[in-house]
Amino acid sequence: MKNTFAAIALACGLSLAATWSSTQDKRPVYVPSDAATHNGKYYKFFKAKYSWREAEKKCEEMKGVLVSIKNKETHQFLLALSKGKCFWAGASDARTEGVWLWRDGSKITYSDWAKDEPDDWKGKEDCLVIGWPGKRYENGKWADTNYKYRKQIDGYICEWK
Ligand SMILES: [Ca+2]
Ligand SMILES: [Ca+2]
Repeated sequence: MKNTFAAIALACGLSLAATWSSTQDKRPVYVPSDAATHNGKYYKFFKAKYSWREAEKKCEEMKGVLVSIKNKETHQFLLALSKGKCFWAGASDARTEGVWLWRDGSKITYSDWAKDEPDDWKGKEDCLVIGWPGKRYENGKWADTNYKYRKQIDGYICEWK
């Protein structure tokens, strides 16, 4: 990615290179300027009552991905970023029931499922949601839910490298 940018900067001439070095911000041009940084990645919470698939598509349109939560530290960071709102995260077991994969194809290793979750309720719950309303889901516990649900959803978080 860095090489790609260098090539683009070279092609665009010195003015862009000058802007680049003066800002001291190494974020790629497509990352929103108000995205938060954490461990070398960028994150932004978007408020919207989208389905999981719509949220995933929105992130991809911005050259990002629906957020992955690969450790407790990132989980805590994202809970602070979302301020207790209910948001979609980028894991699904749609391909093989019970096998949860992040958008990069890696298996879930860290998780913080709420009691009795994931339950694949009615055999139709394949998407990861954080902060679902209800006592069982307090403190950002995880739940699987139907990708179509949007009533309880406050938004989604996109991630950029
Ligand atoms: Ca499922
Ligand atoms: Ca569930």
